[in-house]
Amino acid sequence: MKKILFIISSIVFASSAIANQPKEWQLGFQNAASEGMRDIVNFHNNLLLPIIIAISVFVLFLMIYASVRFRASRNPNPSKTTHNVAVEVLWTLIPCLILIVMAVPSFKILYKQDTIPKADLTIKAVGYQWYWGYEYPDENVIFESYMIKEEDLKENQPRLLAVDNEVVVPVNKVVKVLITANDVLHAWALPSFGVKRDAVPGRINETWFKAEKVGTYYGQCSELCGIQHAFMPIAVRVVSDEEYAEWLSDAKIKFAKEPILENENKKIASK
Ligand SMILES: [Cu+2]
Repeated sequence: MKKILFIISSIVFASSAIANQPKEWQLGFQNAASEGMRDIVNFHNNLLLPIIIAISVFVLFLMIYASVRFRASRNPNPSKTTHNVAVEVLWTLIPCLILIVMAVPSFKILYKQDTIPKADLTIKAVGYQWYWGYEYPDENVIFESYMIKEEDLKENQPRLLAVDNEVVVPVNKVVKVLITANDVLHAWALPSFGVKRDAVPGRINETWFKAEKVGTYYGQCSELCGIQHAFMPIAVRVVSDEEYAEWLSDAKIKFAKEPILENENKKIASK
């Protein structure tokens, strides 16, 4: 009973709860922290869900009506009708119209996700078996991000989601994410930002987000990639501009990579 009450209350109060990571007994999406995710949530809650509910209720009504009205005792001599042009046209046209009604706003959202505005900052996420590597190509910062094991978790660090090195980005800035992989398929996904892209070896996918709220956001590898697929979480910490500048200057020391000289580049290219 408690669980049912909890589920009902989480549906009713879903939008008021603050969540940037999965919650126990959660229904629905994590709270949106970017315009892209708000679009997705609105599309789902205001268009898809009403259509799905209406169709389910209608089909349920038809089934109950047919079972009661045409049961053997009430309807001993069933109709032998096999074709009805009007009904056949309707049950083809109406689903088509419903699909079109859903497709138009859905394409709009997809197009918006696909058009990357001028980026303030670019990061590159590389999937490895089984952790993520990150690069800030313009800043010469490169580091790896591993999940923290359960026994090493500190207070407030969520199990299976906390990582040793979080991606840090400034708030209200367009972040372009280049996504690739080094071994097998992975996928970089962050529900609160409405971002999910496959990480494909030998290919760079790109996406973007603009985080609107300061906080730490969690996602997970979303392409089955091997035995430790569940243990390569994604953590993005959104901070103010000043904090970002501070983090960046520290990161440049902590994660400094040797710059590749031009002739070394040529050497690598000629291999
Ligand atoms: Cu993976």
